[in-house]
Amino acid sequence: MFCYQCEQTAKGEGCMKFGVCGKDPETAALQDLLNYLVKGVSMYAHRARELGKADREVDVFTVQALFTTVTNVNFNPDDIRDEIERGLQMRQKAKNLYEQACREAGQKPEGLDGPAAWLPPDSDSELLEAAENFSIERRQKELGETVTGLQELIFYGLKGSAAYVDHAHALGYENDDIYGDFHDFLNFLAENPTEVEDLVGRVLSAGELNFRVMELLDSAHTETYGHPEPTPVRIHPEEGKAILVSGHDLKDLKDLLEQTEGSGIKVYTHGEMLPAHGYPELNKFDHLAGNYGGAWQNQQKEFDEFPGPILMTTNCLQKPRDSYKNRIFTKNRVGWFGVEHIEDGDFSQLIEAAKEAPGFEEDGGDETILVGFGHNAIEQAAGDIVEAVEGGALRHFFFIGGCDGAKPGRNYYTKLAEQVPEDCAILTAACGKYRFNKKDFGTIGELPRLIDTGQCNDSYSSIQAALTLADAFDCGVNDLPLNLVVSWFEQKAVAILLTLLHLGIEDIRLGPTPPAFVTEDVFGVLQDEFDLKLINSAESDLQEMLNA
Ligand code: SF4
Ligand code: SF3
Repeated sequence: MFCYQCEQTAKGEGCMKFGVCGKDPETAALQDLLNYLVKGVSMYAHRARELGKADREVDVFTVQALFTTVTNVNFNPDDIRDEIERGLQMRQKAKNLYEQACREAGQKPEGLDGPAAWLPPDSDSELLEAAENFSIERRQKELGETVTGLQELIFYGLKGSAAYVDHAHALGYENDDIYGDFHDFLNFLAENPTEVEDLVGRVLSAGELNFRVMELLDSAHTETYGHPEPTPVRIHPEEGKAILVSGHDLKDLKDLLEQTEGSGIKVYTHGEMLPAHGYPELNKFDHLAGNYGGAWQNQQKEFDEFPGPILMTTNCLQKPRDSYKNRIFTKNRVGWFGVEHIEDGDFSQLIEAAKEAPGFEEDGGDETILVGFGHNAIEQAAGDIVEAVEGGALRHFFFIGGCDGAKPGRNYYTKLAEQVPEDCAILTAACGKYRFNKKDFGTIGELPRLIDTGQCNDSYSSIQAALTLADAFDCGVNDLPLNLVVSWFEQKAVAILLTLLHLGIEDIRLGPTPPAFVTEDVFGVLQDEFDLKLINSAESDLQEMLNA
């Protein structure tokens, strides 16, 4: 196996024997095949679209297949085999569509090869051997590390965006142009492009695509559940039966809240589900009781201690310990071999498990944290913010957020947040916030100094906030008293970073380490064009940012 798509990759170079995440070589090989096959689906779907024909089933398959291979989503080889099977059907469907479109247009269909023509061998062992032909290592040998890395940078950005498309789709929000762009990008990658300039151009367009995707998901969330409002959230449990919900899928949480209403069971958010409390249509449920635990990488200890069942709606799943393997449930694209998967929206199994589990024996403390600063809330506060800046009470903003992870160097983000001077505010999003979100940062006038804009996809809100402020101050985003310090872990963070670069945002500090798939050459280009930097020490970075 060879996989280097996430930050925790072995030795910062690549997982070659077994994934640090827990992905085994069999699953890795099957994922390589699925990644290859999905490009074949898009080769046909893209051409059919050029002739005016699209198929929604093919479109949805494409983004779901990409989401399935995101880090910490699906570790079950049987699920990936099923996905390959479905992929072969979808490729045939897209091929038929393309050929029909050609007939109607009086054109001769192109004879396509590569991912459009690949057929799996008969036996499973040959199937796994076949994956070698499509491995990243093979491409590195043929095309070099820079070109392969750029291809993968685009592909990982698409994977991250695909997750967000799938969340929007779950709420009935879709956009045909977005599907078309996914096929266009995957068709581009299927042709094995080698021109660095073209690849760099595509890197930025993938960021533009992700911006539209985050906008779509923002509409899906806010039109379905209302605009997030500043909301205090309990961080200690209450006595009683309990269910814990993790991941990013708000629809699953809403369905579960409806199905548990009146049962006496309390529902707690975990990890990236925390921002759910800010949405009026979710917060209206009294039994949405609070937030439990921290970021994803602490789950084995936290799930072990949680006295009820756990629902994992999306990434980031870690290997379940035996102590809770029989009370963790996966849904949607998530999977682990031997763990119960909920196929539809019926949570009765989970609810039964909650009734049988002990629940919390007593109430914890009353401490709360504040969430819910979506772009609407920030727009409403814009007047106060401008006044505070112009009056000298508020000197500078720091965006400190992104994906969390296990590396010890990530305490940089805690130190940085702690050292931010008292006349400065911190914007945050995603699970990186757990490094500091339970500390009391106080207020500047009426404004909290820590402004939590939401999940990783709600970086859209942080971007909108920056645009609102730039508008209010009549300047460009790069001229604002704002610095971005971003932590990355997996492909959703890659998609968001590409969006920031596409928007021309300069001087971003990235950590804890550079992605293994971005070679020094490519990082040099990003440094030259966008002044992208790696984090240094919290003290020196803070001084540099404040004195710039
Ligand atoms: Fe390694 Fe990350 Fe790939 Fe898992 S997803 S195999 S940890 S690089
Ligand atoms: Fe990233 Fe898993 Fe935390 Fe959504 S997605 S933020 S790591």
